[in-house]
Amino acid sequence: MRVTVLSGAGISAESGVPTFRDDKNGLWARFDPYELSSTQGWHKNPERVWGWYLWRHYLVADVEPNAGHRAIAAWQDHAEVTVVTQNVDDLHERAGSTAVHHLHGSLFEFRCDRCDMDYTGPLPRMAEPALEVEPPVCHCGGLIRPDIVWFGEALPDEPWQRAVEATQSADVMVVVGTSAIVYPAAGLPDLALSRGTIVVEVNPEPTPLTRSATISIREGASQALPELLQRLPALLK
Ligand code: BJW
Ligand code: ZN
Repeated sequence: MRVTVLSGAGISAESGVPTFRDDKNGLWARFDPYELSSTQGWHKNPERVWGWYLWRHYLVADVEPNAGHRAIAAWQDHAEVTVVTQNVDDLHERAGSTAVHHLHGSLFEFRCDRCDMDYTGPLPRMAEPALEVEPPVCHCGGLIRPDIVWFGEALPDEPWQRAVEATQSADVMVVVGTSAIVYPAAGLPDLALSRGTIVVEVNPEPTPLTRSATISIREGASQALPELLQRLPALLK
């Protein structure tokens, strides 16, 4: 059986990573995440955007995959599993998933916003979260930015192609922890459904996908995923 997983921020919530739209308590709660994740926001205040991403970089490095990530990795013993993730953390890989495609980049990769060169130099330390941090400067004079896909930017070609292939070849698509509103990723479940593929949504809250999904399981990832593969035949009856 070929299982393609499309994951979003909700799968990492139980590891202690705030979701993209639900971080009401953090230092950045009063800022608009759409602004912090846009090229306009970066040009307007690179220090604030850098501070936000650096804080998330260190936060993610400090947390562990949860039972949801581990369940998906364990499915590899029973199925051909491809993970397509919108997340910029590395928790799927750390849980043991081997085929992971990141559609929106990574908190652990950086590049120059002028010459595009990868940056592997030192990062500012962050003992305490700081609202604004000076980004490193490239030898060309450009600012170093996180290698993240912001609104209005194109998704990287290769992961996107792999995501489309994995969607087209799936027997089952499991969509977990995403609000299913950010395109083009949100179009993948529709592509699967249009091919007659079973789409299982796992999310404690309804989303725009809920009505069209084959099954919608209104539970958190760490509760639903460990049993999901065994439950599938019964759920699909
Ligand atoms: C749990 C849980 C638990 C809680 N268990 N679940 C109008 C129509 C269509 C498209 C557009 C439009 N206007 C603009 C666009 C395009 C735009 C877009 O889609 N905008 C929408 C907002 C409308 N898309 C883009 O701009 C993309 N690029 C593009 O289209 O390029 C075109 C182009 C082509 C050629 C050349 C140039 C351009 C790029 C999108 C990039 C998204 N980037 C971000 C930020 C970077 C990463 C980061 O900093 O984290 O990616 S935005 C943000 O949203 C982030 C996420 O990956 C992404 C998705 O969010 P996600 O993962 O769904 O998280 P949340 O917080 O929204 O939801 C969490 C869910 O978990 C909730 O449902 C909870 O209920 C649930 N949950 N606990 C399971 N325990
Ligand atoms: Zn440069």
